[in-house]
Amino acid sequence: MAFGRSLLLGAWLIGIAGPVAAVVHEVDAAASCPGSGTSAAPYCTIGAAAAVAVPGDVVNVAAGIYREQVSPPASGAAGLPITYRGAPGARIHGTNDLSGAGWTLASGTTYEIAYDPDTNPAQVFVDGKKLAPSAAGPGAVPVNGFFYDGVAHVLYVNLGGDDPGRHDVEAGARSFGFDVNGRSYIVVEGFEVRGHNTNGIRVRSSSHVVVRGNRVLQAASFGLVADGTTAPTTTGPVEISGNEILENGDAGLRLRNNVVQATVSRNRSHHNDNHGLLATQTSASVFSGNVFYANARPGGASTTGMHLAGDSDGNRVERNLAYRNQDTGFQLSDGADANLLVRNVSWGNGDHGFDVRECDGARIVSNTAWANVNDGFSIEDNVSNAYLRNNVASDNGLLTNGNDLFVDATSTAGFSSDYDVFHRSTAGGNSIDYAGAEFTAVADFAAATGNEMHGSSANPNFVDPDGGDLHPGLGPAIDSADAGASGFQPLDFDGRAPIDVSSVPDTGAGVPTYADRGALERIDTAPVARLRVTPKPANVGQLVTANGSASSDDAGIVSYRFAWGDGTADTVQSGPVATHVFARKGNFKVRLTVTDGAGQASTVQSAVNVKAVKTKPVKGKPSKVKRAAKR
Ligand SMILES: [Ca+2]
Ligand SMILES: [Ca+2]
Ligand SMILES: [Ca+2]
Repeated sequence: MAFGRSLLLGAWLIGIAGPVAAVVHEVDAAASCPGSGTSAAPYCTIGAAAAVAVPGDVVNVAAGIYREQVSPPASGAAGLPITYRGAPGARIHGTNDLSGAGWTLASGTTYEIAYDPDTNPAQVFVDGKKLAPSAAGPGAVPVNGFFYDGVAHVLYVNLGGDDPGRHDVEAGARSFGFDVNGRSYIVVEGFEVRGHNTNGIRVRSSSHVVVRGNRVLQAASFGLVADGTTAPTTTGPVEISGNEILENGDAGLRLRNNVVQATVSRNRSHHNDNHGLLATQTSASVFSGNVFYANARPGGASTTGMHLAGDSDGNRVERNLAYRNQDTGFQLSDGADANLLVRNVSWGNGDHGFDVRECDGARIVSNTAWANVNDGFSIEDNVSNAYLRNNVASDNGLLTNGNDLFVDATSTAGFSSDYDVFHRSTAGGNSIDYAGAEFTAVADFAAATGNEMHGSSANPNFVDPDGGDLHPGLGPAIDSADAGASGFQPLDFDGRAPIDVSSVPDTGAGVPTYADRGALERIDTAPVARLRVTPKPANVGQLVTANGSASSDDAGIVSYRFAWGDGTADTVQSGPVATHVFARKGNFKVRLTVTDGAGQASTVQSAVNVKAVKTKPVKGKPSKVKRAAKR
């Protein structure tokens, strides 16, 4: 009994003492091994620190090259993650350096070296360039190719004559940079992770893991993976944010096998050999603020910016940008149901801007598609209940007989669209193809189908599309969106709130009635101040009028500030006209500052010469000025 009580007391004491102070374990590749993790004697490997890190600890990794796979052996705890933090220049390489001696001529121009890494090399880089893998055996390695004998553990490289040892040779050696498997409360941030045989960073069957601010490149397969393995195992919630993911051999970002509640935000995924992002069986997740561009599979034709497939349901895809990808910018397919795409921008992609296939209940709201090679918005292959509102599509499919909106005959069940802009700047071709019926004008489509009763075919007048600026100019997109649309998001792609352009009638629906169509709200431009002061010159004691009514602003001026230049208080008011009496002579600079509702200001000034009143002295009668002074 007494023993039990002391245990309880002990636990209580620990409780009031709070958590033990977090330990920072220092790691430096240049330190003497093994080290002890202090600043004076850092560990020489990340793994040595990982082996001792407990919840709340930080593994602080100095700049340098680390040729090891980090598989965190312990989890953190709620509020006490174990953080792996790379300093700028902290690089985890998936390859080993095979330059220097050790290579011998095998046959012809093919050289060989004994090589037995942790996992068989999937890639070999010579002077930074990838060699072609060959399965043809040591006697038939093509020039600029390699063959690996996984039984004899020999690597063969053919550079067409040169000894590889005289070049910079990096050969695949490890599967992952970070393999977070079955862990929780882990943070991985700030690393460059390069050249792995499988993935740069993999998070598998884990939860409360944060992967942020890393650069993940040249993995043989996917760059960065969240993998739930199979149900009922789940990965999530996880955060994947602010990473740059490039030049990987498959999709840059890959979520699969029962991932839930992932937050994938502000990543840049580009120049990968497959999709910028591919998600299957990924649900209730948010994808926001990501950029996907220039993803293309050599010899392929189906590499998208971002693709939700394979029963990825109930996700929110918001404020992402996809451009110049080999295939479609944003794609839903294969039973990816009840997803919302809102405020995304897709331009210059090799197929559609947005492609919705084989799914139910897609909401496509306030997106912008411009100059995609095929259709702007394509709804095809047994889609049901597609819902489009507030989108802007312009000049898609001009050279391919494509359309701004394409709906095939299998996808009209429950289809609904309104408040969209479908525009073509060239004659010929059709803006809309609906179940085989073609329409040049949105009004004709509306008359035929009842959709787009508030739609428009007019030019959205993008500010500078060739320069990548797809903000709407004055035209059909301004103050005309349905803010009551399901899934509508008032903050636009840039995070700006709608403004009411005073010169444009508000024809939108919901609240407010002045949101704009498309992913981008019209930018609130700065006001222009204009000022006229009368009379000029003026006399001391005379009423002077400062008129700012020629000032202008796109959304309206909310404040006029008049500074008189004579030391008296400024006049601040909501109206454009103010008056003043100068009590002394002089040259005064009257300044008008106008401010709009966004706090943007503009100032103009006007000089006014105020003269003393010359009066003839009249005997027995004080001058008007003197009379005024006596009152
Ligand atoms: Ca507006
Ligand atoms: Ca308006
Ligand atoms: Ca303005």
